[in-house]
This record gives sequence, structure tokens and C-alpha cells, in this order.
Amino acid sequence: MNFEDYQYLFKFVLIGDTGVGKSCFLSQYVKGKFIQEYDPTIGLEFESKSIEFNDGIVVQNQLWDTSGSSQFMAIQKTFCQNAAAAIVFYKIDNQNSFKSLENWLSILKQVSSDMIQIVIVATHQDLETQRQVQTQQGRNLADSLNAKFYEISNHDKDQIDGIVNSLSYNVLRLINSNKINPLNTQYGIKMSRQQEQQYASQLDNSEENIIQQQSSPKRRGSDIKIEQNTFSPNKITTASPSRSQHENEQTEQNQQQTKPKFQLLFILLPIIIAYGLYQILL
Ligand SMILES: Nc1nc2c(ncn2[C@@H]2O[C@H](COP(=O)(O)OP(=O)(O)O)[C@@H](O)[C@H]2O)c(=O)[nH]1
Ligand SMILES: [Mg+2]
Repeated sequence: MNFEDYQYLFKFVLIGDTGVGKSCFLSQYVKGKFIQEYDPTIGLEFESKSIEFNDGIVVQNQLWDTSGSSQFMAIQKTFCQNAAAAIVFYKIDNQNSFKSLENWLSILKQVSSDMIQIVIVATHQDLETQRQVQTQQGRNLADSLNAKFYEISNHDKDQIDGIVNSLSYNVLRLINSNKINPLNTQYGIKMSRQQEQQYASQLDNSEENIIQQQSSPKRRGSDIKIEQNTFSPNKITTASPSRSQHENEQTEQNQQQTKPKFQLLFILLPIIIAYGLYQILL
């Protein structure tokens, strides 16, 4: 899959003690294969799989898996940064793995964004006879974090797909409702170049709308006035010179019309006076 085959890429991290079933979960999700033998993860690895939503949006879910060993604490901290979601594991047949969640959640709190989506996943549900952690304990913890809670067996791929896809859907919803800015790298989201351009133009449009909405109370209150205000400057600038020009022309015409009368009066007046004097003297 290349860069342009999806609109969004979400980074999800898998955390929890060694042996709780993180790598198995990942293998089932991506390859549909349950790993029977236990092969501890060294360092860090990730796998990706795409999902297409009903509206045609394709999301590539990138799942990061790391060793649960405390030896790798530095890596674990780093890899929990910039994640869109964290899937936090324990197994129902091991009380310690549940207790460790306190540490894992505290790491998350230290390094993740405040918008990170968290789910608690209890594995080994098929080993009911060996249960050490009650379902309600897991549920209470999830409730306290406002997180979703699942009890699963990693043999069941449908459950795994359901968890990841629902996480993906939630992150997408947060983007669509503008609660997460996908351009901000701290949220563990990457966009295709095309989607990035589309998002930026949507952002521009919504900024314009906000500006329009901010001025809309005035506009709504007096639509006609605003219309007039909007257009009158142009009208005035185009209308006023021609009007004053017209007025000038009128004045000039008037002046031109009054000028000959004055000129005639000036010519006739001395003649009349001269004629008067001439009559008197005679
Ligand atoms: N019965 C059962 N075994 C599981 C389950 N999930 C994982 N395992 C087994 O637990 C062992 C450790 O799993 P793994 O995914 O490597 O754990 P990780 O250290 O968290 O990555 C493996 O032998 C898996 O076969 C599960 O849900 N049920
Ligand atoms: Mg592993």
C-alpha cells in the first residue's frame, strides 16, 4: 500500500506486560493468524492494515507493538508519544498483569496527548477456569478512565477487528467534529497529501464562515442596510464624479448662458450713456 491509498493513517500503540497477548492480537488483526508459541517481542515493531468506511474514507491503522519488559521502558515511553490511541492489555488469568496497568497508564499520562483514545483489553477469556481478574474489576478501571472495555480471546479475530475498527471510527469522528486537528503531529494522525489539501481548504472555508458568522448578527438584523453599505461605496465612487461632473457641466452651461447677457450689457451701457449725454448736450 502506498502513501496515496488512504486518506488518514492512525498510529495505535499496544501496551501491557509481556505475555498478555499483544503480538498475538496484532498478528490476528493483520494476518488473521493466531501465534501459538510464545516469542517475546524485542524492541519495537509495527504492522498496518487499511479499512474503508461507508463514506469512502480509507484509514490505515498502524499498530505499534513493543516488548512489555521493563528493560525497554525508554522505548515504551517514546513509542507512546504521538499516538492516536492506546490499546492497554492484561490477561484475565494473571493478577499481576492487571496490577501493572497502573504503571502503563501512568506512562501514557506522562507522554500522550490529552486526546488519546484508550481501550482496556483483557485477553485469555478462553481460559475462564484460570481466571484471576474479575470482569467487573476491568470494567471499573475502564469506567474510571472513561475508556471502553473488552474481554476477548485472541483466537477470535472478529472481536479484534471490531476493537481496532471502532477505535479508528472514534478518531475519525474526533477529526470530523474538529476536536482533533489532524495536522498536529501529537495526535498520531497522518494525512495523505490530497486529504491534507482538502482539509486545508475546508479549514479556509470554515474560517471564512466563522468570520461571516461573527459579523452575521449585524447582517441579519439589517440585511438591506448591509447590502447598501456593501454596494454603496462603489456606487458613490462611480456615481459621485459623474454627478459632480454633470453639476459642473450644468454650472458651466449656466455660466455660459449668463456671460453673453453681461457682455451685451457692458457694450450697450456706454452706448446708452453716450447717447443720453449726446441728447442732453444737443
Ligand atoms: N489461550 C490464549 N492464549 C493466548 C491469548 N493471547 C495470547 N495467547 C498466548 O500467550 C502467549 C503470549 O502472547 P504474545 O502475543 O506473544 O504476548 P505479548 O508478550 O504481549 O506480545 C502466546 O503463547 C500466545 O499464544 C488468548 O487470548 N488466549
Ligand atoms: Mg510481543
